[in-house]
Amino acid sequence: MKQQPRYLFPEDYMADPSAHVFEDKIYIYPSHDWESGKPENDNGDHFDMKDYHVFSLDSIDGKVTHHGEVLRVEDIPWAGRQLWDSDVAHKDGKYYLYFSMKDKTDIFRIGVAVSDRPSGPFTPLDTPIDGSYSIDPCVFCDSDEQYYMYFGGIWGGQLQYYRNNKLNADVNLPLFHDHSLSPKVVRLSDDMLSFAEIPQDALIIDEAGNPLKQGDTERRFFEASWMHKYQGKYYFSYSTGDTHLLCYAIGDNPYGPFTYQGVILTPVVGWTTHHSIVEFQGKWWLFYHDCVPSAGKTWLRSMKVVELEYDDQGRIKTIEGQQIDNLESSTIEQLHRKS
Ligand code: FUB
Repeated sequence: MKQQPRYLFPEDYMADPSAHVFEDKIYIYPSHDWESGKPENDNGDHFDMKDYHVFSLDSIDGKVTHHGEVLRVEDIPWAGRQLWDSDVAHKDGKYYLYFSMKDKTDIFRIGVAVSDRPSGPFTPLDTPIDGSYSIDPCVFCDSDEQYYMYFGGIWGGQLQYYRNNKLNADVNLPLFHDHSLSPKVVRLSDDMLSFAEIPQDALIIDEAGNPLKQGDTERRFFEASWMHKYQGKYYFSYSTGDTHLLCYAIGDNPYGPFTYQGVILTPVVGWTTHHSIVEFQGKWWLFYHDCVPSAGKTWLRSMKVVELEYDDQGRIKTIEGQQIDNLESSTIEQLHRKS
């Protein structure tokens, strides 16, 4: 029977869950939301996170182990503010935490912190990755042991201020009929601490081979890159941001282009939608978040997991985001844990 969505950690607010199988367990690396009191705006100032925590699971419906705080803003030498989405990769016995954070000039960069264990704690490098910018790093290890980072996000994620990997205060979002901004893809160096090449566009195209347009808000990229491989194909998934969909596109190699396929998850309660996809114990799982437990406060998100299924053509079956109206009032009451 298909597993129902499950809230993973009702004790606190965790978002943007990046899940991986390490040492036969699922490890989850979320952002840690809290009530900072910062006013809500289009730059996302209300997402003022200051630390990361790690969680693990032996089985999908088993006990969730909380490994505690593993990295704090004040421990990062180049820190400005806002620890946004992160991801972790494993190579040669080391675990690398890649994270988005604003530097001291309020520009988002991507940093690395290293640990000997998947549960952390993680020790940050003194500087962000050279040539990195914007937000939402996702690191994917291909079958040939090459590691690729996907990143980028518009609006608060600042991707609209870059062209050809250069910050340019005179540019902004493309116009309605222009090509939309692409997420970026870059191969990592052998030591996992830098980019091995210049980041490239991970182009998303329609079925006719045309790049998606900026005005195509139900399909174009906004933020929250994720990559997984299924039956030899590269599945790039992402959030459409202001239209609140999780979508996916398929390619033949890690760089793309990726042809748009459809919706993975319809809108959830809350403004953001963000996810990861992982295979574990013979099934596929979608980790994501919503704001049902905080009664819709968009800066206080709770992480969840639900089974993800493919049809026999390899298409992902769309999952309905749970709407607050569909919940029993007793369930909502139970979930109002902090108020
Ligand atoms: O958690 C802060 C930001 O919200 C993430 O980096 C975005 O993807 C969105 O989920």
